[in-house]
Amino acid sequence: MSAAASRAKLSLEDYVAGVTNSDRAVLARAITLTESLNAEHQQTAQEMLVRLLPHTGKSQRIGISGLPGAGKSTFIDAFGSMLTAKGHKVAVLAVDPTSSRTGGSILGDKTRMARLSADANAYIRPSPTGGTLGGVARATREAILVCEAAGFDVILVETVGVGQSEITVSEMVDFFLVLMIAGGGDELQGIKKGVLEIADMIAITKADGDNMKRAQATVADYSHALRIITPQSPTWIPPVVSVSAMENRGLDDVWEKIGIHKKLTGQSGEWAKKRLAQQIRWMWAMVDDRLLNRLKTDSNVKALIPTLENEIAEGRITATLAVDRIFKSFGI
Ligand SMILES: Nc1nc2c(ncn2[C@@H]2O[C@H](COP(=O)(O)OP(=O)(O)OP(=O)(O)O)[C@@H](O)[C@H]2O)c(=O)[nH]1
Ligand SMILES: [Mg+2]
Repeated sequence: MSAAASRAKLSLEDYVAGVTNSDRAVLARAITLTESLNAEHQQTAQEMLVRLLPHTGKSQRIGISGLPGAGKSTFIDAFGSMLTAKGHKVAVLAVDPTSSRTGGSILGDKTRMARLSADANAYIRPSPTGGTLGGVARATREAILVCEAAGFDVILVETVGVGQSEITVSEMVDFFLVLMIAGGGDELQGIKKGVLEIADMIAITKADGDNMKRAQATVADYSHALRIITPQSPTWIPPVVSVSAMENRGLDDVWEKIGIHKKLTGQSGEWAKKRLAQQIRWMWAMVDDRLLNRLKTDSNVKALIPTLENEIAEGRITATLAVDRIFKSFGI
């Protein structure tokens, strides 16, 4: 595409042809289109996605989470580069709904992903900005589809290990990898139990130099912690490994284990079942979001809320009665 054409308005045909031909300028614009909240853009985006659907679904979708400083960017740079060297096409997307970090460190630090940023077989896309987690999740799920249609066969979805975003990302991927830094037993007590429940693998990062011993001890601690949690899958016990992105160690092992997970859960039928269940839950989550949004922005409901909140505060009505009146004023 010429520079002039890349600025011109694209037709639905242009989007579909550009994405399926792996044209990076069109790919970027197609994702921007899915992120747009403009009603007309949304309609074109949905028409485009329907046309792209036959080309989607064939990638391995991998979530990568970790607290700030856990080593996500460094890991993704090394891991992604290893995969492109093996012949894969790797897309990196981010889910970061917190405004303070928006445009900030998550995927903003291209210097930490210098190799992958310059790699013709990789595509890095920062988190959509300024939305709710639900909105960011929708845009990211659609970006996954667009990237798949553009021929990317490994999709890495990065997120920070705070709030709800980990759960949200685990709901859109086939495999959820949690990165953790080495720490003593005390730190282990403090980790969120919920994370262990959704992890398909834990990788202790920065296992190099003076940190090597500590990393190995932490692997043992987490393996122990995971043993007392009921696994999500009857066929997969989440392994704990150590990696060094700096020294390129353990990355092959991570990839190999992801492959074994795919093979085993593919054979047992869990892999396909999980994707289907994710689609259905996603549909209902969007119904919830849209309904709640319509309800909260409804002028009748908005006018009624302060009165109801007062009446509840003064003990004059029950919460149940308040809900009845909200729904009545909304017309359902
Ligand atoms: N020794 C060593 N240091 C590492 C390794 N990976 C990352 N680091 C260092 O750890 C620090 C944080 O790494 P990042 O990759 O930026 O971590 P992050 O999880 O992306 O951090 P945020 O983007 O802030 O959430 C940096 O100073 C890295 O150089 C590693 O394998 N070995
Ligand atoms: Mg980072």
